[in-house]
Amino acid sequence: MIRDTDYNFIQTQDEEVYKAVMGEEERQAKGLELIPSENYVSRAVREAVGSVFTNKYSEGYPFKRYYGGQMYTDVVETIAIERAKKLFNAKFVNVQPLSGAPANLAIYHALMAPGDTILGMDLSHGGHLTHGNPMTVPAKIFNFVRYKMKDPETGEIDYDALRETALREKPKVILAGFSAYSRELDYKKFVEIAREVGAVTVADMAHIAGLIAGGVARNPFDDGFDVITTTTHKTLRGPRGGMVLIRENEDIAQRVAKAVFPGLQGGPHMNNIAAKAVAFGEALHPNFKVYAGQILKNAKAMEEVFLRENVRMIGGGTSNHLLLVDAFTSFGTTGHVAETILDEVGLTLNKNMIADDTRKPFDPSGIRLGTPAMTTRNMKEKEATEVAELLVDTLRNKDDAAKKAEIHTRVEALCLAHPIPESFI
Ligand code: DSN
Repeated sequence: MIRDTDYNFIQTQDEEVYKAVMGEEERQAKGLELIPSENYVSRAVREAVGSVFTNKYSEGYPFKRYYGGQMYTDVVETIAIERAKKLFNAKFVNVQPLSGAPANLAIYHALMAPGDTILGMDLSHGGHLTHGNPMTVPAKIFNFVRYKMKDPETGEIDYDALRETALREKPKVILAGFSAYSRELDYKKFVEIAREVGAVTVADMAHIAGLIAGGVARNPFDDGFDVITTTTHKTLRGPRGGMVLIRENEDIAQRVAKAVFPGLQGGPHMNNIAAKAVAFGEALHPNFKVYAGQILKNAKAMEEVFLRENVRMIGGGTSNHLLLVDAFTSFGTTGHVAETILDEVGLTLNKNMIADDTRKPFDPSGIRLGTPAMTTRNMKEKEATEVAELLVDTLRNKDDAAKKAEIHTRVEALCLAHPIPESFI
């Protein structure tokens, strides 16, 4: 609910920005967010983001800064670090990366020299842009070699091919992780292969950090991974930001610290670090485990509808919070068109490449959706089922304006019945 005082100063001072903020407030309240990398944060997290910490420069690390006046920045950064250590069972944590891409760049910079080789998941098989897409800066500096799924129908990674590639390429780093993959990875296999070739193991857990923190997905550290990189704003439900966690190796931790600052960044964004501390406090609360479990149940409820309706899912279904649907095969529409039509009825998701997609990234064959945000709105399996049915109905009736108007009304009713909560504890 928007309170009278929430945007008073923007309203008085800047009508144009005020209108955009109010528009976004309404869009988020009345529409359903299905982008699997998005979520709704608590008021407490938003207060920290908007706090006076935004005014402060704090180059360096707690109790070793290059500027004065750090008595309170040291407090919040230390709280964020200690809470993250507890959440993920890490010995060292760096909470300063500005987001996921800078966190990944920091770890590449910390663990490799220019030209060194790293194995990462192919983008169309679920990997992330920063895992070696040729357009990115890291790909111009380091030698990224891809691995893929063995079979897009089951989602299983081709671990034999991964091992052969590792033996041949002798990578410095083996990177596990994804932004559009709906199954659990076999971390033990990654670690075995990495140990055979002397590589460091890094898991980019941005998408599933909240599932790990909530105890419903495996923690790669439990299987011996050396490093985890993550964002803090997806399933973890914190402010926009990044983080690097190191299981136990102090030398890696020191190299990461230098890579983040002064290697890549200047002053950390202390307001976001304060908000990370608040969000990690929320994730340590018992309610968060319930939330994380419900994310999975809701994704399974959607999977059930898609299976029943013969909708093709990459990986054959889901074991986490997301589903990747082949819109082209299932509904005869491209990902871009499906995204646009669904937006019109208040269902927001994103177009996405599917395995070995023959279409282009701006108009690929797939759509990607997930349940973290709807679960924050206290939607359960019943609502997830209804949303999946509405999605199928929309795409099967894409030229029927009356039908789409009726679906839009139902989506709005669902959203109004499940307002975005202000607090989770
Ligand atoms: N943009 C994020 C996602 O949607 O997965 C990753 O950077």
